[in-house]
Amino acid sequence: MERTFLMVKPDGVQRNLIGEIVSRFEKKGFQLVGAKLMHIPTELAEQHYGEHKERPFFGELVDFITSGPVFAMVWEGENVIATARQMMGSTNPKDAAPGTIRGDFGLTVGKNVIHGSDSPASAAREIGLFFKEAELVEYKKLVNEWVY
Ligand code: 3AN
Repeated sequence: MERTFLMVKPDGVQRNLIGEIVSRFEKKGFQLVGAKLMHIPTELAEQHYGEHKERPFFGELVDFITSGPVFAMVWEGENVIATARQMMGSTNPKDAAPGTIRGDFGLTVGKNVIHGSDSPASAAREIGLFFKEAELVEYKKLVNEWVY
């Protein structure tokens, strides 16, 4: 069973999209194991986006992600890392297919509504940056054996 780190960015929070986004992953069948609304401190933003340090938009990226609260989440399920990326759509919303989160709600690459880990290594790194082990909840869904 895989885990991934997903985050509704400040534009998504301001536009009241937390519920819509959580709902999509719940309905898909994934399980929420951790979540919090938070302001990202600058140091954490710089660590999180460390791989983009040399890119021209790094400053802009850090300014934006620290500009307002984000909704940070950990989701669990089979192939959740790659499937969540598919559900998010392409990085640039102009290329994102309708039906994806960025295709339905995003307009520009800077403000593209959601972040999601792109590999098992980045998922482990990002979950560790944003959550303490004790903030992640292990539980079994009691509904029936067909849902996680
Ligand atoms: P993704 O979030 O789809 O993994 P990355 O890792 O290539 O995309 O980029 C990280 C973040 O940097 C993106 N979510 C996007 O908001 C921002 N970004 C990427 N390219 C640009 C750009 N040309 N100008 C401004 N921001 C950008």
